Amino acid sequence: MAAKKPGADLLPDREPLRFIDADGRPVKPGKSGGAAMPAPERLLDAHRALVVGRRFDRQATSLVKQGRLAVYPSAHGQEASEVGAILGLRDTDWIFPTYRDSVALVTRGIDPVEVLTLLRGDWHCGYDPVAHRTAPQCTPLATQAPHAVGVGHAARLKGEDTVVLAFLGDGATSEGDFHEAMNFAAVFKSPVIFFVQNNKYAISVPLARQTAAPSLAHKAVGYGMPGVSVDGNDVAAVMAAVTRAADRARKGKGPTLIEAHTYRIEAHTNADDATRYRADDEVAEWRRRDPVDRLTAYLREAGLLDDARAAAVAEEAERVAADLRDRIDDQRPPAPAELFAHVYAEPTAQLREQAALIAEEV
Ligand SMILES: Cc1ncc(C[n+]2csc(CCOP(=O)(O)OP(=O)(O)O)c2C)c(N)n1
Ligand SMILES: [Mg+2]
Repeated sequence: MAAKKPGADLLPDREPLRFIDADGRPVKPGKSGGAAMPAPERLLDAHRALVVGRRFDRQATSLVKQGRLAVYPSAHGQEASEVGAILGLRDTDWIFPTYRDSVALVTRGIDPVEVLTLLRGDWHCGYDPVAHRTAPQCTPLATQAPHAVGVGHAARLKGEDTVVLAFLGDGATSEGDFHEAMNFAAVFKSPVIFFVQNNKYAISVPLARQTAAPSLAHKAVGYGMPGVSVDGNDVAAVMAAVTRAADRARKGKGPTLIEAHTYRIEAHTNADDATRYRADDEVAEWRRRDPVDRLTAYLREAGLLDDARAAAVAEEAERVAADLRDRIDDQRPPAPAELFAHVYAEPTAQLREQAALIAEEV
């Protein structure tokens, strides 16, 4: 038998891991490599989280239009990736999210009002990061990746079995911080999952202009960690891939890069006009692969979801949205002067000057 090329076992499969197809039909995963279809109760948890997450996302988008939120980067279309990543972990594991990942935070059980505090213009992330094992949502691309590796490395040194998952976008994989974090984690076998939501765009830059790699999952092999490709609109596949990577990390076998293939249905944020750089047919094609409809169809067909349960979940989602509308304005208004308060112990001359300018303007 010919010897395999070195690193061949680290390469992603040809087809992304998938358990449920776009029409909600079960598919036999190709080489699932130990990734197992989640149990029915887990899928029902995922369904609830998807429906609540979708409703939260729509509500947040409305709040921006009403002028009650400064900005909102929508996760519409990416809910299966965000929900699957959270449900594939333990509550004691850490996550390092980006601005895109509000649905992941809601799935973690963080109060939706606190999730949106930052997006009202407050310097504080709103929630207690330690209590929720959730770092503040990060806007500078990939800067959270080395932090995630640091927390993972520390956990390993302390003999804990905590796993750390860093959320990243496709565009963020071009950043130097991504490279440094990947390299350090692989060399030191840090218990980290690099979870890349490939939503095909970095604002207006399409994936083809972002990288010449065969796929983002292929980048893993250059660092010496496995690259896993997963259908990011199939929540079952995402949960399974994350759980498998977490088990591997907990056993001391090091990091995994997961590329979740998904799509951002809305514009980058409310400040972006996506019709300027992508075609309506493309968006329509991805709407057909909707992650919420897909799991719903599967559960209905499998006899796991009846009308009563579906109605109860929909009601819960409405309650979450109504509660968010009621309470979002109760927070203290953001205080612009505080922007400068926690930068340096001794503010620089430049910062003092800027603070004075703001104070004058306010
Ligand atoms: C270091 C850095 N450079 C540039 C930006 C401006 N910026 C904000 S979002 C974004 C695109 C990121 O795309 P991607 O990583 O694919 O994430 P997505 O928004 O698609 O979830 C850019 C360039 C930034 N936030 N940080
Ligand atoms: Mg992107």
